[in-house]
Amino acid sequence: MKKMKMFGLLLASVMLMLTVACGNSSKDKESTDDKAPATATETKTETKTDDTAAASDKKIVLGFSQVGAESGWRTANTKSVQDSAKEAGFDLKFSDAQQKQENQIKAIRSFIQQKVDVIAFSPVVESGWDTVLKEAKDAGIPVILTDRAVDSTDTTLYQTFIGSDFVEEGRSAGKWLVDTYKDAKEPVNIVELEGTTGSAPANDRKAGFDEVIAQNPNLKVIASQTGDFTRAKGKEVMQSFLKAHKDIDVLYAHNDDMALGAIQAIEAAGLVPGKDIVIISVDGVHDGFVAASEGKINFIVECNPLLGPQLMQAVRDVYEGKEVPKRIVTKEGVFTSEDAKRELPNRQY
Ligand code: GZL
Repeated sequence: MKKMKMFGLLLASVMLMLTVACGNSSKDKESTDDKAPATATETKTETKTDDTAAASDKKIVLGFSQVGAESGWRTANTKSVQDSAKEAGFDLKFSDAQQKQENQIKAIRSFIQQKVDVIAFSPVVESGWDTVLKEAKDAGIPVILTDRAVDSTDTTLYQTFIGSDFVEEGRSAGKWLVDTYKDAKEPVNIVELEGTTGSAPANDRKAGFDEVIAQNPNLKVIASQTGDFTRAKGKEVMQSFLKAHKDIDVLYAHNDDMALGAIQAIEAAGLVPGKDIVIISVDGVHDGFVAASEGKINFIVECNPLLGPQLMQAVRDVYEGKEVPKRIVTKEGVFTSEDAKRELPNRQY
């Protein structure tokens, strides 16, 4: 009987141990299971954490359509955009339109298909953007204008326009000319190299200049033609001006590159730029400043291409749903030859 009891006790202990062991393992299991959900939860948590981390680490994807590479200004502007995007930690998708509107429209449509977070572009011309900007708006992708404006009347199609006041640039050029020739008794014959036909800088720099020189009826624009903002075309058109007009007193060029091309034509014609023909230009890129410091360009109206930092701040604000002003005007100055000589060492581009 005793043996039986002992056996019974032994059996009960073994059973108890087995139950406890299983219990543990099941508990383990449960805990594993618990763990499993816990792990799952942790995984979820990790995932959530990952998601949260991922959300805060998500790179803002910016689609940028650039006009082209037509001038020193554009080169400096492209560098500013690319360097600033890198500095901001954005994923920049950059497209060069080679000065063709259809290429910019294609690029914007591609950015929409790629579902980028923000689209920014410098419109090569003012008109013809409403359809593609509406497509971006319908896709819920905010658009920022940089450098040049569009003539869309629906200003909900873009968040902000960051760039110079080109009309004011034209006025600054005109004011210097009016002051320089305030005592002129004879007609002062002006030839004008216009920027890309239909572009905001060409339209506005002309408008501002014409508005101011109207103060002195002696100041006459005897010829005006596009040089498309390039050095080659500026030289070609200045050659045609020199053939057609023997009495040119002033050249007003809408950018330095066209002025530099024109200087080549003026010198080839045996004339002294800055003396035989007074030259006013816009931009203030390095080569323009060098020509001005040598007295070949008499007056430069600066147009700041370093828009990258302001653009990236606007991209981040728009992405985060913050209000941005509809218009952000870049600061810039004006420089005589003397000013240019002094400032040349300090120039950033
Ligand atoms: C002005 C910019 C113009 C420059 C030119 O903001 O759009 O385009 O003046 C450039 O040099 O080609």
